[in-house]
Amino acid sequence: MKQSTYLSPTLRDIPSDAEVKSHQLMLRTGLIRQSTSGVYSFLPLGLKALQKVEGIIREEMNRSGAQELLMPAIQSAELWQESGRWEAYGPELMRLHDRHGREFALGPTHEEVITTLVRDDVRSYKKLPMTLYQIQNKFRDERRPRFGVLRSREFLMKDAYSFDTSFDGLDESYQKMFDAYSRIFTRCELDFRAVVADSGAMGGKDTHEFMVLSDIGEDTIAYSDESDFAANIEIASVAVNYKKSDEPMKELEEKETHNQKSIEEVSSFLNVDASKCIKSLLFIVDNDPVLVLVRGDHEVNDVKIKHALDAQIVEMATEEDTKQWMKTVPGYVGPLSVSDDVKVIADHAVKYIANAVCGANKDHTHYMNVNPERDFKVDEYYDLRNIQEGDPSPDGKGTIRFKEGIEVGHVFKLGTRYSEAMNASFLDDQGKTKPMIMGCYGIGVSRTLAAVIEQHHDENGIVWPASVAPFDVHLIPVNIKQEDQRSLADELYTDLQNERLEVLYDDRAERPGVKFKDSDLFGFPVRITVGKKAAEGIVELKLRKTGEVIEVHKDELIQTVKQYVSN
Ligand code: 9G3
Repeated sequence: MKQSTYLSPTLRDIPSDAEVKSHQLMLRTGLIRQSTSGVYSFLPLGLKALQKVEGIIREEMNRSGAQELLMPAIQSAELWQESGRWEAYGPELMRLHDRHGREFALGPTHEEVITTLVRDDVRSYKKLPMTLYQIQNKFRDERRPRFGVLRSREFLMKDAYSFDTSFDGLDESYQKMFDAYSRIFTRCELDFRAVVADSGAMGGKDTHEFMVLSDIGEDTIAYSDESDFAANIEIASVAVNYKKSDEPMKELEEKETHNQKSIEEVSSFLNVDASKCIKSLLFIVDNDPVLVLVRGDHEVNDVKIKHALDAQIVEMATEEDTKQWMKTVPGYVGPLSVSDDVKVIADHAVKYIANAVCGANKDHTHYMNVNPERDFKVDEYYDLRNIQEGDPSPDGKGTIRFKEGIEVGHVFKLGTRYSEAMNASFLDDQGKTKPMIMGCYGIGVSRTLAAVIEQHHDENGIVWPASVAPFDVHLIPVNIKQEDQRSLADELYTDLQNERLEVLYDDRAERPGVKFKDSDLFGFPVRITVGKKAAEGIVELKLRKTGEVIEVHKDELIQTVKQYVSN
């Protein structure tokens, strides 16, 4: 490809609205351009890299025995009403009307479409197991699109769906996808972890997220420093091995704590450590008030509340709700003399506190020397807090550390959630009708590309792994007007392309410094500079990753280049 006419508009300065490196670099190299908030065009250079990621995914999906198909982005409202999800999703689901006023959604995912497609055309157990996948744009109206294509409103996803006759079969399909994902992210040269995750609204039990380790990741991974335990902190369980404090119980005391609301304020005002305070937060869980207690130095985890109470919706109570149910405002709420209408649940750690401080359910007032069971009742103790760094690993091996991660993949065991809702059943070998057992498996393809750039760049630009580089070689004559250089460059351009190598030929009449800066920014694995020794047939080969420079005669060039690029 000749660079003089190639649509790869580079930017010298960092765009002010780009906060993370991958977003900055994808704009500066002309890989993407924003069309509107959270919506991007992939320019030729960006699309070539995106298609390399797609190619790796396609190879590994096909190798795992999955079949590729392509489903529509336009999905009828009826489909989503059949699965019961039309009402469940709010503003994030992009909806539209056709000319007849009928309602549709732009597909954020395809469980409904694939389940009805398989339902209508697969009847016998003999056709199962079957895994189908597509690579297609998804639409999700993110409230706050950010970080370029890392969180956009239209994005490229590979979504796969498996159909089995049994849960054992699902376990096998799931493992095949899990292994394919590990191969995909390894081939993309990503430093990733598969972490136990929360299945969220998808239901089902087993689910793993594939996380690319990165400081700008929006998810936090809790992992053990001595075992392969790793879990999204949303659901990482906390080992219950607290010890009851042995100090004798003291007399309950009421304390005036004017305008002392937060744990920090109260614990310093009363000179009591946060771990001796009880944080009491009112939640509205499926429309009922629930008072949740955790130790003052711990954080409430609302995903865990949801699982503990098997609830659909868990929300922090508003100030009005709190006043209504607790007779005071947040900050002075506590578990003593709580209305019978309010359920009280507590994290396990609360049980082991002696002589604690907590709100008195009275404005500007707290209690001291509060003791669980003596002074207040807890309906049930659960694991309700976020795991913390330094906690013992739940598997008993090592200590918990935190790392941020970018979620690039998510695999779920769905079971019969959709096959029952939409009657996707098969006739088993006894002629009995049974619901298919499903799994679903997603990879954010455009997000994976951005994650590759997050992990593979330096101060001069992108440093592409050979497997996903948009071009293998950047061919640069130092002075295109110098006949020796131009003719050798033309000759090498032909030779390299005859060997199926992808070459960007910088045929611009630009100053060398400009060309080399752009070349470092683009970051292809190999740069070939045709300069002073062109007449002798000698060129300079530079490796972007190491900066290593070697002189090569044109006769050895092809086999030398092939060592450094993906075939
Ligand atoms: C929606 C909207 C957003 C959504 C969903 C539905 C996430 C939704 C979960 C999944 C599960 C898996 C197949 C590929 C892998 C992920 N965001 N999810 O269902 F209507 Cl607006 O998409 N689907």
